[in-house]
Amino acid sequence: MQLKTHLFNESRLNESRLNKSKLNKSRLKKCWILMFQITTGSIRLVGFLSLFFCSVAMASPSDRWQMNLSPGVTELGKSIYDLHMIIVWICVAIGVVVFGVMGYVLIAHRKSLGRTPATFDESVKIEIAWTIVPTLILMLMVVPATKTMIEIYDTSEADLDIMITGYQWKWKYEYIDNEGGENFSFMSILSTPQDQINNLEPKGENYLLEVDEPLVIPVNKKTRLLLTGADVIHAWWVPALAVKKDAIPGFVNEAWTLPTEIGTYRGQCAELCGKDHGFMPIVVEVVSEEDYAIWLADKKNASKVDLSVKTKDELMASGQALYDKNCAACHQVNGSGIPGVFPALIDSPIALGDVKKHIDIVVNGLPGTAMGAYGDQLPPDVLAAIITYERNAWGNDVGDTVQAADVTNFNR
Ligand code: HEC
Ligand SMILES: [Cu+2]
Repeated sequence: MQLKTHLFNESRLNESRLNKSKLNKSRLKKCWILMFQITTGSIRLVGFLSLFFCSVAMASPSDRWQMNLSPGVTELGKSIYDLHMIIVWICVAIGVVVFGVMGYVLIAHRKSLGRTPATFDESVKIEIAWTIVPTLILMLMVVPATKTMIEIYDTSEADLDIMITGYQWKWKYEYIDNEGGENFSFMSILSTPQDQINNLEPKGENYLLEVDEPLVIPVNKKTRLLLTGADVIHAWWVPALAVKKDAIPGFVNEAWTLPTEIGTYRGQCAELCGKDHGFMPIVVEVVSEEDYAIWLADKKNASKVDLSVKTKDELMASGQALYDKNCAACHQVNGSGIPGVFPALIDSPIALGDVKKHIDIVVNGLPGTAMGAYGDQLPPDVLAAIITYERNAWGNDVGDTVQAADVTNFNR
């Protein structure tokens, strides 16, 4: 009888031990599953975010699935990339240590093993350690970061200077102090056909990333960029050239690039700047030194203003294309404007009235409104054609012509 009870007790005890260890096992399993889920969850989140930022970034089709920054085609871009990688690996190491310690503590010191909580708090040693260690890590990070920052800001000893002005919604490139001493400038405007934008035509390969006149710079030369805005804040961003800089009215920001590979590099305005913010891309052609010299000579020649007197038909013919390119974003191709925002030029008292007032508005703009001062942006022969067109298109029938000389004289 005694033996029997003993046996019974023994078996009850065994059973409860068995249950307890089963319980522990299932708890441990749950714990592992949770950790696994947290880890995969974070990896997925990071993956999703990188994909998101990659698709936002200017990935060419071949590297659309690329997860990391691209070093681009400049030494500076490579320095920025290297800095990024150093910091990423420091973060990875910190992550491994912190989550490793946490995981170890959660599992090895769990209550079910009978661990009792420590009763102390405010360990001075630990407080000191976790103040000093991160400080040391930060100090370690400062060294490469400062080196790269100094490199980014060093615009000295440039071979050439280009002034970049952001306008709603186009870029002006002004070559200053170039060899031969003559400054010249041109506007760079989106060249994607309107029909592609309106889904009436299949979209081209460089949809919304193409312009009529790209910025052209020589390879292996340091180009200093001076950036400003004419109306609102824009930002000039070409990832491959490692430049992203705000173009702010009233300020001149500096940046530089030294591309080491010939090619075409594309970018966009990176500061929300109004209705057509997504329609002012940037295209940079990096060419050999010889090609650059040829281009420069051509460009200087072409930017000479043609002051010869033109017939009305000539002015109307060139005026239409120039108007569509420079003015239609606001006043619309058919001159109807957008009621309440951009005035119609059909039957406009100014387009039909005194020609001097018309020239004045176009040359000097209307300060405080979206109507810019085109005297700074377009040469007199172009303005003459546009103004003539506005006075005689869409049923406007003033009948007069405006010559380049009228605009030049007006400027004075
Ligand atoms: C960014 C938008 C924008 C662009 C581009 C633009 N304009 Fe304007 N324009 C305006 C606005 C806004 C006004 C009205 C200003 C006001 O009176 O408040 C205006 C007014 C005018 C007027 C006076 C019309 C009237 O009846 O009051 C003329 C003429 C004119 N623009 C010509 C041009 C020409 C020529 C071009 C191209 C070289 C051009 N505009 C490009 C926004 C623009
Ligand atoms: Cu912009």
